Amino acid sequence: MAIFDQSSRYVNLDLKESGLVAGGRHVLCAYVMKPKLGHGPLEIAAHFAAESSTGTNVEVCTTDDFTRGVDALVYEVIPRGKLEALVKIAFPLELFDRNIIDGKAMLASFLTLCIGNNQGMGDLEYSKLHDFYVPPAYLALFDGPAMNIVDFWRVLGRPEENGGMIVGTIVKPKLGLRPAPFAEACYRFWLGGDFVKNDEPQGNQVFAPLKETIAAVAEAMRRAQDETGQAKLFSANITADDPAEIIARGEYILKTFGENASHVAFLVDGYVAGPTAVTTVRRNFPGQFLHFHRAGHGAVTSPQSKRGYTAFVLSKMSRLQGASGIHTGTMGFGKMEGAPEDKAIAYMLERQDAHGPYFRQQWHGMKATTPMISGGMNALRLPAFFDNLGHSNVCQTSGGGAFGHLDGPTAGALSLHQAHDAWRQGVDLVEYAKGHKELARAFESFPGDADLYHPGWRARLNL
Ligand code: CAP
Ligand code: MG
Repeated sequence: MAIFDQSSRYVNLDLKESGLVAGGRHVLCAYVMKPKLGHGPLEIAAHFAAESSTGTNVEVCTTDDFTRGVDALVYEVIPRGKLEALVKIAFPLELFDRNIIDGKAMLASFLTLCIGNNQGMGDLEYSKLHDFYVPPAYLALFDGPAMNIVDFWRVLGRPEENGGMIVGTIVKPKLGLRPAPFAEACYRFWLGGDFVKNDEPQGNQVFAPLKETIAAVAEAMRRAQDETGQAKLFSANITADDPAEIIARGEYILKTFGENASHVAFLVDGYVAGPTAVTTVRRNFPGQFLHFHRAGHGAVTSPQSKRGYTAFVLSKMSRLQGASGIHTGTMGFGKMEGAPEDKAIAYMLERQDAHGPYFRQQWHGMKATTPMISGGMNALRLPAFFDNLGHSNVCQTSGGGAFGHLDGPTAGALSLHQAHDAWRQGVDLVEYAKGHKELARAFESFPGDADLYHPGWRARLNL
């Protein structure tokens, strides 16, 4: 079907990005798109901008001059190969919905406009959002994080700057533990480590009712703290469809942890439950670390997926929403899809001034979101991971890497601490393992990884 060419209204290639940034009145979005056969990139980009802002597929008689003043405008179209184009669009701030309760911005509106109906257009093969820029006036309308890794360091009694890796785990098996064995698994890890999190589907299953499980975990934390003399952290999954359920879970958990309430983070499955769930947690529990788990995100963020948005975009959005920490993947050093270049995701979360693939973003004092590093990690993979990232100020969770250690989760946790210490001291991991038995046993526990990352380890450890 021939489409109505709207390029005279929705395209202005004379607009300069530097001018749009300096003006501060537009959100800028960079998409990679492929028109269907028979359609040109400019015509499609114009239709895309129209459908994402003030237009539709035909001219409507109700449009007036004000309307035309808030059109989204295509300002760059750069061919990528024969079939794709990089398209940059400027969205006037006026387009974005604001709360009636406090005038603040909502991420749902950003998503609805910038990655909404435009995902289903019939004249497009696909389009994917790769980066976006938020001007200061719009940035200031987002909640941003209330807490982050600094609050964990404070609870743990570490320096509040460069306090290093939080040694964490995910209770495994993913499902199927009853309350007592679940709490026991937490306790055993805490004897060596800092942080335990619910796996993302764990909640209020009939075989492990939340109230009973949480009471047992709170008790396990007290015991572990008494025995080690160290503070411990727990990230409790309070994801639910209904905000009232999220709040009920959160309140019950804080009450049950009592004097240790400040040692509790709240985990929310922020991709599947969406911005409403994230904001419910951010606004109702500003005194807790908000742990954004992203299960399901691969459906749209995977490089295999030509639609949706990238993991970089997901992460950047999470900082706006106020995630204290979000999973950033393991950057090619764990089991999930990822690459060393994904460290740019971590930098966008942590820094005040960072470069994305297409835009430079300044955060104007908004707190950092902490990278949560997870997925197939263990002590042996940490040094290469930190070398690539350039620092170790992350919250790291090893599920299999702790519960799969031959000597159990306490030894697994200690091996993770030791690997971190070795890296910080600049000591080769095999060398460090000679004086640290839990680390040495990690080599025997994960021999495939040992061969891959530390060839020659057997001979050097006399095994
Ligand atoms: C890891 C994990 C995490 C993934 C999520 C899992 O377990 O608990 O949910 O890391 O991926 O269920 O697979 P293991 P990402 O430590 O046993 O691998 O962090 O990339 O969002
Ligand atoms: Mg998990």
